[in-house]
Amino acid sequence: MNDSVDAVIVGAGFAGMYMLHALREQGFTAKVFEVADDVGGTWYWNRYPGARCDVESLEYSYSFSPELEQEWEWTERYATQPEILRYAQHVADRFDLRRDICFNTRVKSADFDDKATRWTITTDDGSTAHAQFLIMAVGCLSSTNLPDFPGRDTFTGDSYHTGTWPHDGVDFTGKRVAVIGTGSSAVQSIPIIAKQAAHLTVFQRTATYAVPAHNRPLTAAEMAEVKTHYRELRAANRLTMTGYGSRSPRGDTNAVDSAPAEREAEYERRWAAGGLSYLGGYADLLLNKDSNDTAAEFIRRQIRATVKDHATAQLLTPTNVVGCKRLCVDTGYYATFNRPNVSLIDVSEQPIEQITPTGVRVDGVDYDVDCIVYATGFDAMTGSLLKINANGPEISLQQAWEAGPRTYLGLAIQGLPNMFTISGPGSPSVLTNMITSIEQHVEWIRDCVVAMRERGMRRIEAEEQAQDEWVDYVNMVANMTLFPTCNSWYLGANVPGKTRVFMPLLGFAPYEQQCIEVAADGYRGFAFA
Ligand code: NA7
Repeated sequence: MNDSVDAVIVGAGFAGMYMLHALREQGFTAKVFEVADDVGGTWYWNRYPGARCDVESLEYSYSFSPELEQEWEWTERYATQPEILRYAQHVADRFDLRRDICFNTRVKSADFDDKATRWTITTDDGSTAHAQFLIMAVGCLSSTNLPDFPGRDTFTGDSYHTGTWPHDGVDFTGKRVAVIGTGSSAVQSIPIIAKQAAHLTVFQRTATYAVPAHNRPLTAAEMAEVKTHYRELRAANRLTMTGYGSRSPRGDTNAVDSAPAEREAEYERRWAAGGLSYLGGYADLLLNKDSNDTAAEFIRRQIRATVKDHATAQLLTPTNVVGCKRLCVDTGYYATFNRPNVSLIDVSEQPIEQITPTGVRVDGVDYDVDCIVYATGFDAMTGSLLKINANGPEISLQQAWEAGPRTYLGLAIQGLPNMFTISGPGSPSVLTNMITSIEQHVEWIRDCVVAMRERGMRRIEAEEQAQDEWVDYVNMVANMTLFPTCNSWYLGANVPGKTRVFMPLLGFAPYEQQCIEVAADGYRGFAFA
């Protein structure tokens, strides 16, 4: 592979793969570096039992190629991790992507030479590559968060993190297992681990809201119907706030203004339909605490009706704002706690004291186990970016983000010229269908570099004022909502010491419009040379 290209792309998940394809189609040369030994990104690593996407498979897929869209057959309403990984591999084969991807290679640093207007990218084997553009496609949930519990490394059994699961799988049959955490990964894996394990002990810091997936096989008729109207579905999804779910449109009235019986019927209907659209019932559910309480209380009642032991039901019942932490989509999560081989330990007030050689200690009590599953999430959105030592002419990424991430449009950072971030902080990213957001960013970046080539421009950099205004705007939007009211990973609150900044921007459709306008206005807010 040539070590001097137009663009170096970091990461071969859905973002990196499409970026490579899109640049090639415009006649640019590009090279991708990827730590794993194959494509797939998040879906390469997250192989824990029950791992699935919580956006429906017919929507969580690329739209850029109608042929790909027509030929690929999803089997279930929500695709499993193995199926999504097979899809990523199919895309890599179909578009012959692998010849420009260096696998098993981690980018360590990148240095911008302002005179040459080129990045020098250094990898962990010491080799270098040179490129005009550096495109970060490192993923939002790819840097695992493994809490530094005292004694963690003294445990003599087997430990796993859901985000870096062994490729051969793990058989928990007959084992005593601890799961730490109750976010999406835990909610998906707990029902399956419970069926295998001799005993499962779940350590919960914050109770979780989960809505049923009602997963099922897709019928041929359903698939044919979507495939016949795929263009319309994709276009309609891009007009939503989340980039998916246009088939189950968001209500435009407020929950507080609806009669209780009407509200109840709406929640029942959405609960029966299953999935994340539960929170789309009313326009104000994430804006007004009173409204949110009505949706939260409906779920709390389902939990109390499902979980037989009163004390366990109490512990499993969340008290915070529903949707403030990402809503989970489950299959039998709460009912799993009715099993005689499952126990729930509250670590909200008495945190995990220590990991001992034989298990987990909380409040002086030892829970002896054979295996510990850390379902403790990720250093989201910034973790993987900050692991790369990226240096602009005067400032490094680490310095630029000392007080939390700052970007213009979630796409560029002042001080780091010719560098783009796909689904970076300050863009809708994790609050949306990630593939919709990825496609929108890839196409924007592609069009931008094509425009630069046409105009004979070699250097692009976000302007400080535009970036400051954008950061203020992202904060203002977040502060109009209930999102900042809980300790979510959207705020970086799950990682000790991380600066609290609400990182994603709410609202896909208005954001896409802003990006279009910036480009139409001659890339307003960017300086060119
Ligand atoms: P999440 O959603 O960040 O969940 C991590 C869980 O781990 C959550 O319940 C945390 O409790 C818990 N946690 C984290 N640190 C600790 C410590 N120190 N002690 C006890 N418990 C802890 O990660 P997931 O992998 O489940 O899901 C990530 C995203 O992937 C998800 O939102 C989907 O988009 C897909 P907390 O809530 O912080 O109190």
